[in-house]
Amino acid sequence: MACPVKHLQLHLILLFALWDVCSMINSGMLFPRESSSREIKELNGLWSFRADLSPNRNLGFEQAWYKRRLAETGPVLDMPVPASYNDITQDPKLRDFIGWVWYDREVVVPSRWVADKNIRVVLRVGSAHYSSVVWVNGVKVTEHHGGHLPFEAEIGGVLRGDPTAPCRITIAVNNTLTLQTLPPGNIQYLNDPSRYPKGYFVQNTYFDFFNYAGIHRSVLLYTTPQTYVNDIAVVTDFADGLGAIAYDVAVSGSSNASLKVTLTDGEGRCVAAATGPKGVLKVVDATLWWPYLMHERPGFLYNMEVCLQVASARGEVLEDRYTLPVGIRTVKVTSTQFLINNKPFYFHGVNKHEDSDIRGKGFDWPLVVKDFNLMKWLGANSFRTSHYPYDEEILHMCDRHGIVVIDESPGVGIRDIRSFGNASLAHHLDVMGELVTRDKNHPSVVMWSVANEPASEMPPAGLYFETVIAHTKALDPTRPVTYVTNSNYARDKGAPFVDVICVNSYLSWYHDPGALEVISLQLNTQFEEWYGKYKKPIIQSEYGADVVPGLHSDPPVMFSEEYQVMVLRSYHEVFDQKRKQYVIGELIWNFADFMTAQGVTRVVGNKKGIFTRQRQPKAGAYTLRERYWRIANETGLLPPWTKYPCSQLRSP
Ligand code: GCB
Repeated sequence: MACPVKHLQLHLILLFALWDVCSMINSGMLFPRESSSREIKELNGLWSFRADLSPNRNLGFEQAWYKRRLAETGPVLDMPVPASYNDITQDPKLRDFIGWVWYDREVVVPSRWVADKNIRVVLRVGSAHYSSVVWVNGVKVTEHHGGHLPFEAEIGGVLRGDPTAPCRITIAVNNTLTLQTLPPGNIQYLNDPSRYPKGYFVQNTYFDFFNYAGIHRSVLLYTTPQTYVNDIAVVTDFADGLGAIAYDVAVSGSSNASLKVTLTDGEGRCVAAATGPKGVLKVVDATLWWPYLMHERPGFLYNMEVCLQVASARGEVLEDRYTLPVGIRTVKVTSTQFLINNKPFYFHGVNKHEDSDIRGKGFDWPLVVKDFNLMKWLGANSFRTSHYPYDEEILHMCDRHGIVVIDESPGVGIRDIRSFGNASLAHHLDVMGELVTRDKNHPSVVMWSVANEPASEMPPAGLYFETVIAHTKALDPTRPVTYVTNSNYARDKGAPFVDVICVNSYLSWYHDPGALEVISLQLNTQFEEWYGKYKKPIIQSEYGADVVPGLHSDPPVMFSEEYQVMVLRSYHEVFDQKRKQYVIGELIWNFADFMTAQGVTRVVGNKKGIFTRQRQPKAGAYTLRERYWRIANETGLLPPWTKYPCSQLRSP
């Protein structure tokens, strides 16, 4: 018999030889964490704010608003960070604003951070939608394009330039979308003077959520030493009770640093150690990371502490320490199954949005924790980050609670032929790079989704998605890659390149509205056609129906609570047959109602939530809850206290 240790090591070493992570990553995006060598200062709270309402939206740049306090260049509003600015005031012009908005605030930086030249001071913005330019004391420190991923700049040099000056941070954010941004959009000028005022324009988008804008996630200052751990990548495996964590650490600032890596378990006991920038930690009797409801102890994490030491010019030993939570688990896909730790995993979950009253897409801890409690109440074991990457804090919650994630890029609404050109492709590849760089170490993330409902039947879509998917696999050969399609199975150009077919359909809603009786036949056909052609496992990645909460009708009619329940039940009957074969998951559209642009099919937003926007259950939530717990009881290994007595569940 082959020795499991050698076998594992070989496997991981081969994988890492293929995947030289740190050479592919220019700059790491390690989540900021405090340690004995790193400090954090949060800059959330009230910032000064002004929208540039000038006709070309460029006055702020022409008048260099970044050179002085914003309040000195004109009137300002109080604006909370993080939050979308759109729903904060009573002004419809701000709700629907397109163009540059300006934020600024002054920060007291500990004098030690400025005086000690061994300290790097980094300014980090968790995300700002869409394009941002950042200045410190009037000096431009960075710019970034893309609304859902973090960006940062080292600002120690600027601060040391004038240590007596206060640290004024100015951030200009522009929510204008073009055919080359992700998501794409375009500005249309309406020039008929008999119908529109002079200079009138609208922004057309091809996605179904409100284009909320502003600084959506935390802004932080954090420190590291000048020689520091820039990035860490881990890949895990196990065999016969032995866990293995192959790691790769990228160091910046010196080529002479020494590294020690220590792995501790939940009780703080050291279970493995290694030295050097690359290596394999072997864990005897490893506790694996399991999804919620699949195991008695879901979401188990080890702590991997990287300790870097380097000698300074004066001979002192300088240190950097960073601790990464690590879950040991594997992910594999066969032609009919999705395997986590070699066991079949069935996605019974939801699609979400970052969306709530007043805050829009602004990060909000009470909302995040409430949503996790609701997902667990529902018996959901997974969600897709439709239709963009979510705050990394949410992924940490998923890691700890064992909620499985399909991590989606902001490639939503790629529907115009001009969005398949070289500039769009180059940007898409960059965004996948940023996404994988940020999220590669999360055990909860089991698959990348590169896009949602692109025009995948258009001729250029084949080469475009072949390139994006190949690039994503090169960045991370350990996870399957998909995109989410609603095109016809025979004309879909990207399906040959995905590992899992994710298909959206709204039977008896957008097609055959009101005709519940067609669902069973049409859904069967849908599955048989996709599987017949591609022989790949399938996730029903969206299905659902709008409900105006409190609207009742029997027999059911569209928009009533009863109709949503009937749509769900009709889909579920087919899922129950097909999940014995090749259907590996079902994700309801949507977890909660969410805001959209105004339009004749949207009554103050999309109402397909099984919860309202205020997170109260509709009848469909109970239907789903009964089902998800039943599936979990059939397939998982649950501790007795989680075995939900289905008889107690209320049915509508
Ligand atoms: C879809 C989209 C999603 C929409 C949903 C709907 O296919 O992926 O963004 O919100 O349909 O409700 O129309």
